[in-house]
Amino acid sequence: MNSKFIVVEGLDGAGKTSAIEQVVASLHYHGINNLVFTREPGGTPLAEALRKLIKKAMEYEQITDRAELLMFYAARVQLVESIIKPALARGAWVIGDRHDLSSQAYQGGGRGIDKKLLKTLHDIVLKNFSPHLTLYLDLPAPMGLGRALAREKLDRIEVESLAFFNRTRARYQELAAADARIVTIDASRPLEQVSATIRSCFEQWLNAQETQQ
Ligand code: T5A
Repeated sequence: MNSKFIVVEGLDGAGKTSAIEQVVASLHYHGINNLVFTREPGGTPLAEALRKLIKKAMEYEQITDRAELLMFYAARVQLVESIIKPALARGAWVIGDRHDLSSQAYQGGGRGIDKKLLKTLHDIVLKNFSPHLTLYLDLPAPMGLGRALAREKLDRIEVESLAFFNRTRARYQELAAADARIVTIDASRPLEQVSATIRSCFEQWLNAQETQQ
């Protein structure tokens, strides 16, 4: 099977780490072992430096919404060009913890950045590059934030208002409903149930890919 770019998406604390474990288990089961893992923002020295800047509140300066958006895109294009595309070209499968859909949902929905600006930026920076499959873990914002809070100190984005995360979730849902390459998983259920659903959805998708080739 040709290499693919698989992305896991969702609000903070949605359970992406466990979802990625399920995806990896399925891939291994199908004999696909040449895997590259990415996270966004991050994954290259420049992108990891941007990640630190994005996540940490600055003492004397407020990061503007557009500056934040451009930092995400700078990190993304660096990762896509230097890690993701070369990996796919040499036959590796790439498993991404977040990708462009996060910007569409957080900066577009949460921050309210104009859809036209987001589309222009996307088209200029990424052109027609996109994941083959995105698993979107859907859950109510308070639930995700509760899980994130139980685990660690909240970062600059995680301390945003509930209204911000509700808008982000609504944009995720809107985009997922409009794109057949995004599969929505109900991530509000107990972990074992969520994991079993991810496993069966992903297996189904993998089998379909196998028969197509
Ligand atoms: N961002 C990112 C943007 O605004 N725009 C962008 O373009 C991009 C790329 C990234 C931040 O930047 C924002 C989004 C984020 O705010 P991050 O550290 O990568 O920062 O944050 P997250 O991606 O949210 O990482 P988290 O680790 O917080 O979320 P996960 O990976 O979804 O959560 P996970 O898997 O670690 O699970 C959290 C906890 O919940 C438990 C787990 O065991 C864990 O303890 N859990 C469950 N508990 C009960 N039931 C279930 N079903 C459970 N599933 C998981």
